[in-house]
Amino acid sequence: GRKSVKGFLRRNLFVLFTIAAVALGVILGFALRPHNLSMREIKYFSFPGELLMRMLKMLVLPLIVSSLVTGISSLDRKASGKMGVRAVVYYMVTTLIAVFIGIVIVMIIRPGRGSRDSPVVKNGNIEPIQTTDAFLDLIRNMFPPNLVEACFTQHKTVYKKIIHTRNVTVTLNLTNILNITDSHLNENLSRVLHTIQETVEETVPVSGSSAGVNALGLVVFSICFGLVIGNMKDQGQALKEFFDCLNEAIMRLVAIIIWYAPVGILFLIAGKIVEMKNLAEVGGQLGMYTVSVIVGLLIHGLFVLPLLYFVVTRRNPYSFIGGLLQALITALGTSSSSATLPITFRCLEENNHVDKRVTRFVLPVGATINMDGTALYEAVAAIFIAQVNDMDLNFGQILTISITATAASIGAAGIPQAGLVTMVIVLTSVGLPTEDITLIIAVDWFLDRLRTTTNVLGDSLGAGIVEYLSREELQNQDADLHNSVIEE
Ligand code: DAS
Repeated sequence: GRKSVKGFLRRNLFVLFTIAAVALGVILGFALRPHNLSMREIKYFSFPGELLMRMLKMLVLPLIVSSLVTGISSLDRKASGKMGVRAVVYYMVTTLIAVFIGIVIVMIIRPGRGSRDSPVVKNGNIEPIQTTDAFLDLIRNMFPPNLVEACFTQHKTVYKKIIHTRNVTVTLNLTNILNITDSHLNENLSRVLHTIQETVEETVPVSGSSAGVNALGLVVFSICFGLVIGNMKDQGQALKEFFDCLNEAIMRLVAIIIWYAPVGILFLIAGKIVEMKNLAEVGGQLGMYTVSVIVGLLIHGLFVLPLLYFVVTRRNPYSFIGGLLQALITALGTSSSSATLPITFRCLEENNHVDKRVTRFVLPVGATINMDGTALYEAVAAIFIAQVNDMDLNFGQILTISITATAASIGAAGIPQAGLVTMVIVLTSVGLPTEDITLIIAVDWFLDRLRTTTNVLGDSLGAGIVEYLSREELQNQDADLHNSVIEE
């Protein structure tokens, strides 16, 4: 009756706000498109969205450290060991299932078949691809700016940027990406370089795919630190309380930011829609590729993961997912699972009542290494590029793609378009031309949002599954705690 409706509304007020914000963002975006705003105007317009990203990003690093140190040090060695194994097994199993789904889908739909009538090459010469921010992300995620400038060698007709990073040599044939024609050669190039310099300066200190390494390093450090403090018994008590308090303080900040999230998401979505290339240019192949990724993500996110959750916990997965909507929509808006992490914590602890000792342990690790959406996407994109190059992949190469797509998803950081960057590893592993990344850049800003949402969904259901499998340890620990209090 009325009471339950009121209860539902109160509980889901944020979600309703945020869904309204997404809808409004889409409408606003399409309403503004005919005005052809300049890059600068778009930057100003989407500032409120950028503000949300920066607020969330500021919280991510202290949140990862404080939640891991608190989570690990509050678990006894046995419990944390078992919980860790369960989490890693879940991550590996779900990521490999995601890759398998991606490969099956892209082999069935075969989006890359037929002649190379992709939007990049039409009637012999190269059509202009506006240097979208995806390209700048690709560069800023990959290389320090001075290396980029050093490597830009300006030839009359062809730009080649030979850059060595992470032992992978990337040869980007920039005519495909920048398509700088002689007339406005310098103006374009200097603009691109200037923008790269600008964007790199403003990104978070741990920017780019190197963030994968940094974030992973931070997680490993925090786990070790938590284990050590956990073993220090009374000596470590003060530190334990410090990190516990720090974690609590950060979650209080999240509670404030969450009110602003719908506004930020509105402008993030609107800004992206204003700036995207007109969809008409997205050729048949690219359209079918986009459909392949979306179908794969939906199968994995809406069926496979919920089914796995149900099989293990015997609980209704969709009511669990209902409690996550705020986090899933934030992932859709920010296309960054790390930035969404504070809200993922809040949804799991407040709405789904998952034990904090579990969320603090599995969420930071999951957000960094468990990216089912990204793994699926890397496999689909690599095989799509093989199809576009009329290259038949043998079983060994498909296996290689499965392994490198999984590794690439582990290495990718939880920041926008990290998956596009680590794609280089997958393509190089089977000898595919890395410059063909340009074929999929045009739709990457959209697919990034969907795969990030799948990543967050996988992490969250994982927390629910690990909590269920660890319920004995958690109850024993509560009992011990209870008894020790009585003894005192
Ligand atoms: N955007 C990344 C994330 O935050 C995923 C990706 O780029 O593939 O999870």
